[in-house]
Amino acid sequence: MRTNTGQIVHLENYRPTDFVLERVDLTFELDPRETKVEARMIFHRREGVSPSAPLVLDGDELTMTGLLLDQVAVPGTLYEATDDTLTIRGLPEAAPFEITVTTAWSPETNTKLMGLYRTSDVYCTQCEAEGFRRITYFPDRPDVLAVYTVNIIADKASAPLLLSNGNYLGGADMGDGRHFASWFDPHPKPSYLFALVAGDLGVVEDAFTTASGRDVALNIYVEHGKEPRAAYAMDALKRSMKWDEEVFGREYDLDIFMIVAVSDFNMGAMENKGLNIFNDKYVLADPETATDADYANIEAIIAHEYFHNWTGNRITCRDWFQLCLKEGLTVYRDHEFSADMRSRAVKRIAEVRHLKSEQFPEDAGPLAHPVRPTQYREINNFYTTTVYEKGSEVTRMIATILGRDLFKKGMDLYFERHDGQAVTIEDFIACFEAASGRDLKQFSLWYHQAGTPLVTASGTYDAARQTYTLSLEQTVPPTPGQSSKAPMHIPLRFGLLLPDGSEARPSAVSGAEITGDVLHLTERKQTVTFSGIPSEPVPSFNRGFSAPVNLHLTQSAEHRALIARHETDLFARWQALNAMALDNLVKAAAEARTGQPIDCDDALVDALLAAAGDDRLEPAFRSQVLSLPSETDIGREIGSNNDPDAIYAGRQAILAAIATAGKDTFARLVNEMSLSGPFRPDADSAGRRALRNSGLSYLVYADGSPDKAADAFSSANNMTDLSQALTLLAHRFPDARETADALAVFKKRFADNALVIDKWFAIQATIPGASTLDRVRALMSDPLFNASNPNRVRSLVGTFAFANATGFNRIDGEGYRFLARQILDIDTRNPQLAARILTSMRSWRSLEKIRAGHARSALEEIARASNLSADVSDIVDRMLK
Ligand code: 0A1
Ligand code: ZN
Repeated sequence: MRTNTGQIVHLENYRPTDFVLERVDLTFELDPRETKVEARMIFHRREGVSPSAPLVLDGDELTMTGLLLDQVAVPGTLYEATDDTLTIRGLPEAAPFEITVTTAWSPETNTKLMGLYRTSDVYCTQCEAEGFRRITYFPDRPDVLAVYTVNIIADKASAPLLLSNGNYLGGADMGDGRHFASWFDPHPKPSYLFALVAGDLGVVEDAFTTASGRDVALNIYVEHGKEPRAAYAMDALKRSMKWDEEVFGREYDLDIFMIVAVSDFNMGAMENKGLNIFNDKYVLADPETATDADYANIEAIIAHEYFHNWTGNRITCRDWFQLCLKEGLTVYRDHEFSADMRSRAVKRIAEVRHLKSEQFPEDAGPLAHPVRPTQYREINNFYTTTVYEKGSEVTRMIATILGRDLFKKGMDLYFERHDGQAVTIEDFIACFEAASGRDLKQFSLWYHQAGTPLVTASGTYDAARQTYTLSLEQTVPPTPGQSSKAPMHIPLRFGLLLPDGSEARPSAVSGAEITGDVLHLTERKQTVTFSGIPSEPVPSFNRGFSAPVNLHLTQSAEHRALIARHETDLFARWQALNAMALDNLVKAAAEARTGQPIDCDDALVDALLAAAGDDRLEPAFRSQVLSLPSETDIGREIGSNNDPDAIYAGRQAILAAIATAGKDTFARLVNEMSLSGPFRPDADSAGRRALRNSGLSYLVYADGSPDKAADAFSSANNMTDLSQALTLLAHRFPDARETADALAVFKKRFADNALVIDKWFAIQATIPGASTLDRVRALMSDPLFNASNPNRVRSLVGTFAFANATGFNRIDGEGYRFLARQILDIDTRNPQLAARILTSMRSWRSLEKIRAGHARSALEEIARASNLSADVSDIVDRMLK
């Protein structure tokens, strides 16, 4: 296996290849134990390259069975095959030549799920980032674009379906129990977008006609019997195709678009040209088995992969340092799509919650890296929330700074200039500079400087002059490898609210560029004066979360309540309430830690209940208001010396106070939000379910009895309500008979549906408290658990480590020791999965010293182990540095 090589790849060392790859013809003879691949590649030497330069191809765990140059065997003196390269010398000086490599290997024993592997008797591939080199020796890098023809030969009975990228050319029976199919993809592509699927699957078929009249067949392949559960994914696909035409002017470019759902997959999904491969979790849904959150995820991920066809496939990355070029931009596009399909404000709240709970901790810990990094040891470890989500936020800021029309002009130019190319972030930015005439040099620091900027603000009002003066200061904290930072261009959308809730209209502003409601903060310190302000205003900053920053602004609960009542930006209203709650939760954690009585501010309770009970606001928004900042959010706000038990205790006390004060409101919500008629997954219905379940959970808190939750469990007629009721029972009353009964009923009912059983694992893994570790250990021996399926491992082990602050961070360190053993075990099969779950410990340095000491020991235990993969070794070394 590819163990830790310790080699670091540097952006500054990027060089184009010496040889240009023109065409690739692949023939696969599929067999679970010994698959044979013949790769015929036409190359020519790039102009100016030395005639003696050898061709160096990448490989990983391959057995080569033949090597030909223009159909003649290459003598052993002219080539050298090592673990990870094949070097061939004596090649023609200028003329094109053909290299034929044959390899043989076993898909069945490929437990890393990279390259070609088996999942539920189906052959499938995953080639991003460097999986293609596990299929054949190849220039496996994103700037090598070629046209592929693929021939697949397989047993006809067990693999009636043979798929690859592009358009179907034809196929035939071979008369020996085998058959073959040929595919041709006319669009030059890098190897990471190659895909092959073969097996026996059911299909859902539909069609789409593009704006210019191309008829596209749409096929979604799933396990037999699961076809009805792919209907929502198909609907989401058609909506995505239409939206991309209408909003970004992008049409699909092949005769067929295929999606295959598989049950063993390391990530969410993959955008292979014309043949997307999905984790089945993000395809399959019906009311009985999928929650509203599942439906929303399916919609977003189907869109994300489809949008990659232009942002990623037609225009790809020059090298893996540019990953955010396709990922940040495509996440931005899928966020905009979901905002158009659902409520924009509610979608934005969910995005910001996710960004703050996942990306902000990454940016504040030992794994912090720039959106466009300059070095890596293992590229698989850079599919991070910084590259994806912060990358999306950076794209959003370009749109905010330029405004809608110029952003669109820049995107159009990007598509026009770079179609068919492998490019860089600099190329991307240059399009917006050219389209707008605006210099984005300082703005580009967002790609290069890691760390979440901190903006501190304070205001003074001069009644005599009717001026309001804001003092703003920005600091970007030091991060690994970057000790000092330059000031950034931070676009802050803002409003100045007057005491009656209306917005002040300044007659003049000095000290900053202001465009519309955007204040451009560009200096380390900036003083901005607004004139013509009739009375002291309340500033509302970062409307819509226009910049991914931490904002420190001391504001009274009354001022926050004013924003919550009157802001015209709905997101800003939620933000004000959330900040008010966070202030209180931080205080409550401190009180819990020192054994003082925990005080819940009346202003908070009043503001939350007013918003929750306000019928003019959409239910989904009201539900977001009632969902308090998480334990992770509170820990992040406290920053250091964290005690997760105190944070938990403080939060519980605040929840209880709100529950008691709001009993009537919550009872009314539970009644009013109930839905009749058949289940519908649309955003409005989902919002009503969300608000009803928020109300129910507070009622259960106030009651102190499991009865209401047990009733809700028995009467639920969809997975959203059922899983919420089970969560309430398990988390509030882990030892009650009602909980044991409900867990048993749930398990029995869904035992044959692994994706639902994942919810059963996750609900139990997140039961607060020290004893959950024993429960998790016991669940690992449950027959429904499977240590080699990534979804099962993530649901149980991953959820425990990522989402159970009190259970995982036990004061005796057992949680960390448990995780260390799990990581070492998982690493022997699937290094990528092991490394990802290990990142759950990324904030260990912000714990109080007893826990931090245990965490360090566990990390050191991992670091000491022999035969660590490059993936885990990279993460653990950075965490200990
Ligand atoms: N490009 C995919 C994500 C992805 C990345 C790596 C994978 O295997 C290591 C698989 C999928 C996306 O952004 O959807
Ligand atoms: Zn992506």
